Amino acid sequence: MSVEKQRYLITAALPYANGPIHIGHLAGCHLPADIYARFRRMQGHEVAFICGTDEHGVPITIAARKEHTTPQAVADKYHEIIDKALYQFGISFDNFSRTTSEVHKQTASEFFTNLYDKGLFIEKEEEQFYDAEQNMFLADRYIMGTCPKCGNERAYGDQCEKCGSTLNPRDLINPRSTISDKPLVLKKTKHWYIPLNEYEPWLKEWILEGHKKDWKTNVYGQCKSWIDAGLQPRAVTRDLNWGVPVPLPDAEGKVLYVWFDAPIGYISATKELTPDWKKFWCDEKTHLVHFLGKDNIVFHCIIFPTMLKMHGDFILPENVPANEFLNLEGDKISTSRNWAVWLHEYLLEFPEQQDVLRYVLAANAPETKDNDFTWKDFQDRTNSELVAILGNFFNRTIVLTQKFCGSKVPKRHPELETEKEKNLWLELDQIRVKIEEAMSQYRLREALSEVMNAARLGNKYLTELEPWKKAKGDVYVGETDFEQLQNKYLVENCLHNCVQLSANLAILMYPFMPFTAKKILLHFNIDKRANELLKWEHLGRTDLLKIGYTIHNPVLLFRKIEDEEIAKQLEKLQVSKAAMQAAQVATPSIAPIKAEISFDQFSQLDRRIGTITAAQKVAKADKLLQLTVDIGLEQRTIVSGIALHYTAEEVIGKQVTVLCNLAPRKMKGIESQGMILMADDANGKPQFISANKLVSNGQAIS
Ligand code: B3M
Ligand code: ZN
Repeated sequence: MSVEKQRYLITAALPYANGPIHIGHLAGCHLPADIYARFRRMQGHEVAFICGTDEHGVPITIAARKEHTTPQAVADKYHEIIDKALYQFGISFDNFSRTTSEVHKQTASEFFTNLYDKGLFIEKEEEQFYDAEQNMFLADRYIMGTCPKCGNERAYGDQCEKCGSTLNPRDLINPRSTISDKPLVLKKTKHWYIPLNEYEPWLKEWILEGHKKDWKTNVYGQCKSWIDAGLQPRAVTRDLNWGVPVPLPDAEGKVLYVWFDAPIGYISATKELTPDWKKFWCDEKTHLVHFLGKDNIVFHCIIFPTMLKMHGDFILPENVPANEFLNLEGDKISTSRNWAVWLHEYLLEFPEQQDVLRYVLAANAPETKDNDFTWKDFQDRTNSELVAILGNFFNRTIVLTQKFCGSKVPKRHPELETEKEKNLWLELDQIRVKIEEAMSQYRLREALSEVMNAARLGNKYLTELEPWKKAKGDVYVGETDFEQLQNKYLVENCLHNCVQLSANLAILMYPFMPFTAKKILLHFNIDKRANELLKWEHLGRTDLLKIGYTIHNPVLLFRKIEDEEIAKQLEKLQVSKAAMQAAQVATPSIAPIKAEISFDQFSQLDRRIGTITAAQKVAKADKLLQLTVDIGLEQRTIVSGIALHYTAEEVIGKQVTVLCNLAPRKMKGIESQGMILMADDANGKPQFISANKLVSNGQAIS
């Protein structure tokens, strides 16, 4: 059963360091990549499993502005959170790096220079949006305007979140800067493009002909539709002050486009891992496999491979087993809308239940289509699969061994074995073959379901042999000594096989549920030998545990998930949903800060608390109410444009803020002697501004 040793370079997409990570990231790429990496390592292959945080790009600079800090500080913060969360979930990277590392900056820079020196870029000057007030060119999310498709006034330069259209900044109506809120001007700027169009014939041959059979249909389909639509040159530089500087003398203020530098991060991270990194990147025999979510397919299948091809020193990916999306309770997972199950929060609520989530996400992985994570399904799979099948078999085995065999691994009596034992191990071997086949085609769900089938085998075997019927207390059933001895041997045989099968299950489940596999080994007191034991080649062995070896008292591998726990999670999501809905209406634009004034100017304003004592509609004016306001010293008549929002009756008695020394002005023939100060709420309705506690009329606001 020896497998020829191969070398694998396995990558998982680098999460942006602008927020924590959620189950969508885990299910979409980090978990499948980990399962695959663990599996290949167990087979004895040489594996480098690479990831890190993607720390450049516009979203991080926007997060930094929002949090009043620097992009580096944002990246530092989230790098740590993400690194920790993935580590806690057992994602076994050989290196988890970051794209702000020195090695990366140098590697990305050299990569660019290599292509530049070969004259492979197109250099183009083009007009792009420029914020004159901020003195900067704006890209993507820094530009906001009206969506040409749906009229949403808050569409971004790259996408309208309301109707989902992909946009170019030039498509927007009335584009303005999200930083200064000013209209934008067009200004010429130079950028470097990779001529994707020139590589179209090669891409057609490499992907459309070369990988029609072995790439997943969803991946192949996306590549095909990109290529069929015709490829355009693509800019790989940006006017931005955050990123890897473009290593050219005339490129002040320009950085590499984040999608140019990020995939090079895989190379940098391998360099950091080993001085011998070239064997992974420059040897045709290495199997390079990229794991990612479907939104990253084009970058990993078309753009990065073209870059690698242009460079020439590196191998190309052998496969890109991208997953589709995982939704949450029927809705798209969204960081900005807080519609997610965050990994760090899950661990607070379900401590030490990493494998349960790993199991549920792998069993329900969006391998071929978008899938839905629901808490109900989480509960069902835990209780009726992990607890009722896998946990149950293990527990029964240990309890019975304790009861009938003094917690010692019982002897085997081959002369009494029947077809049942032979079939048990034969079927386990078939399961092994099915898992190997499924894994080599990246059908991880199917592989996992075979692991469960192995546990089912065990349960079926136990049920058929019914060892509990062959003994009463510590006396074996039987009329004669011979019968009793025979029953003792039958029980020992059965439990011997169950104990060995449990150890085999630890091996089978290790790629998927490494914590539980280790728990089994710990239980058998053989955890110190974990590295030696958890090898694929040991599958099928019936001597993994030595006869006579003492095993610990029973423990539960999994616990039931109660209804209340699920209700609590659903409630938490409801809170997010309510906040989300409130935020959706709360989109009135916030006016920019006005020009600075002096303290003198400020103190000239006379604002006081007053109370509306009378109110009436102004004739022939829909919007106006005539108010009488008691400002402590006197009663003032003030005309206010709030009649569309308030009736006269409603406002009488309201305490308000009045600007008292505004020059009087006539409205519809009535002299208005001041102004009521108001602020719009989320629905655009003006709200009175009053003190928290009742304050006497006439009190000045300072
Ligand atoms: N950071 C996009 C993402 O997190 C991007 C992946 C980079 S992989 C080189 O979805
Ligand atoms: Zn739109």
